[in-house]
Parts: sequence; structure tokens; C-alpha cells
Amino acid sequence: MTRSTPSRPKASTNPGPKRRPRPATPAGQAGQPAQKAPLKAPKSPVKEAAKQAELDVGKLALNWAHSARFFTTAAQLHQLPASELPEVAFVGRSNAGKSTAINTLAQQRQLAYASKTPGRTQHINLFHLGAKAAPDQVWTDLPGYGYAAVERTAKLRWQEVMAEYLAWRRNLCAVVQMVDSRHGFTELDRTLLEFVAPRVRNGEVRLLVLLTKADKLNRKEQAESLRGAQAVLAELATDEADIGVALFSSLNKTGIGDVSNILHSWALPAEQAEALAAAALAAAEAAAEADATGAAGIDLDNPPPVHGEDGADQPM
Ligand SMILES: Nc1nc2c(ncn2[C@@H]2O[C@H](COP(=O)(O)OP(=O)(O)OP(=O)(O)O)[C@@H](O)[C@H]2O)c(=O)[nH]1
Ligand SMILES: [Mg+2]
Repeated sequence: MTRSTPSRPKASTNPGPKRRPRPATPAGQAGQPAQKAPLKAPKSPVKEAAKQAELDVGKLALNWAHSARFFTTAAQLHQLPASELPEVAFVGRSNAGKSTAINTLAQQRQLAYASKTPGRTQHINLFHLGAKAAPDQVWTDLPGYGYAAVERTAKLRWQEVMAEYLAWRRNLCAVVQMVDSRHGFTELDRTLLEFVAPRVRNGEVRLLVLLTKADKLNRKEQAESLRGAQAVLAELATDEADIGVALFSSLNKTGIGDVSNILHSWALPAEQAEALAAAALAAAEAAAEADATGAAGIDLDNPPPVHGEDGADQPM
């Protein structure tokens, strides 16, 4: 089944047209009423606890992603060191934003080499994540495909290399495919999907598609981009497959929290990942229930008095 990770475009930080600041009225000044504090809805302890649980899980994932550090580089596939660590491959067309996404997720400026010049990443670069003494995941930044300036034979050779890597790399546990949200899946993107499709369909390799540079689209276009990608990915769906898709922007940080949560969960032992997912789900459900039952205003430690029809307080 495909699961989409909806992401909200970040609220604009543009303060809008400048207004002359209104002078504050000093409280209790003669002849002027004291300014009232704005009325706020009372906080629900259920929703607050749910929000806190979500924040804790998110913080854990961001801290983990920040641990990314350079491990090694290889000019060719056969030079990649054999590894037992779960490996996540970042793939996509040249210039799709792979290296920038790695830097953004890791909250580091120059971990991976990003550039305006397409074809910048020429080597296979590996990064380790997790505790220094005991890394728990590898991120692989792969050279992009479809770089126009590369001659045809070099392109074909690269496709063969990618096909081999995606089909045979033993410790490959997931593919993060970067697709420019403005263009959707191109023919080359689909070709690459085909290379890994058998292992995605049987659940051996997870697939997460990031629709990059989402900051360049408005909300309607983002929704269309998401729908288009979901339709393509539906072709790969099986009961075993774990496929996700999310809007992503390194520029305004759209999707960063969700994506680091997903990557982090892949590094955890199954029981721990399930426990975290269950906690996040329970938090979301508690918050939704609080909304549905109108529990938002009820402080469980100090319940409001119950009034009878005549207005008299009733024993609880
Ligand atoms: N507007 C916008 N530009 C982005 C974003 N992410 C990356 N870019 C720009 O896209 C260009 C390419 O980014 P890279 O991260 O180098 O792309 P790549 O996929 O690693 O490219 P190759 O190494 O050639 O395969 C750079 O100029 C980035 O600044 C984004 O989220 N929004
Ligand atoms: Mg790159």
C-alpha cells in the first residue's frame, strides 16, 4: 500500500506590509482601561501530552540525523566496502536535490557536495549515522542520472551500474528517490524504479519518494504533484511493499521532520520502531479524540462543576 506523508507548507515568515506600531497602553493608567489579555482556549492535558510525545519522537529523529558523518567514497560499485549495516540509497536525476537533501536532513552545511552545476556528485559517497562506536545506518549519495552533458555510452554504463547496485547490493534496505515536484516521474525515473521494483514488491527494500523543491509550487500544484506520484507508485503496491511519498523542500524545510522520523525508524530494531510508531499513533489518536469529544477545555485535575437544571451544583 502506498502511504503518503502529507506535509504542510511552512507558514510564511514575511511579516507583510509594515505598520506603525501602536503604542502600548500602560495598564491601569488614569482615564484609560487596562489592556485585557487575549482570551485563549484552555489547554487540554490530553492534547498537550500527545503533542509532547510527538515532539519527543521528532527530536530524537532529528538528533539522530544530525549524527551523519562522512564514511567513505568510491568511484565504482565494486569499490564499495561490504557492509552489514542497513543502507539507504539516495537516488534521482542529476540536479534533483539529493546532496542538498542529505545536508538538510543532517542539519549540516557541507556534508554532501551540492551544486548548481548538474552532475556534481561523481562518486558514490557513504555516510554513517548513529553512535560513533556503533553506527546503525548508512546513507549513500549516488551520482544523478540523466545529466544531459554526459555522452550516451557513459549514460548507458551508469544505468547498468545503478541497475546492478539496486538489484544486488545485499545490505540495501531502502531507496529514497528524489523526484523534482515540478516535473514528476520522468522516463529515467521510471526506468530506475523498474530496477528496484522486484525488491520493493517483495518487501525486501523500502521505497520513499521525495517530491523535491516543493517550495517552487503553490498548494494546488503540490497536491497535484502528490497525486501524480501516488498514481505511479500504486503500480508497485503489494501487501509486502513499504512505499511512501512526501513533498520535500530543503529551502523551507517542508517534510524534514516526517522524513527524518521515517529514516530513523528504519535504523531501529523492529520492536523499538513499532513501539515508537505505536506511541506516535496513540498520541495522534488521543489528540483527535480530544478534538472530537470537545475535551479540549477540560482540565482533568480540576473538572468544572456540574450544574443541574436549576443551576445548583450536583454531586459527581
Ligand atoms: N528551490 C530549491 N532549490 C533546491 C532545493 N534543493 C536543492 N536545490 C538546488 O538544486 C540544485 C542542485 O542540488 P544538488 O543537491 O546538488 O542536486 P543533486 O541531485 O545532488 O545533483 P547531482 O549531484 O548532479 O546528481 C542546487 O542549486 C540546489 O541549491 C530546494 O528544496 N528548493
Ligand atoms: Mg549530488
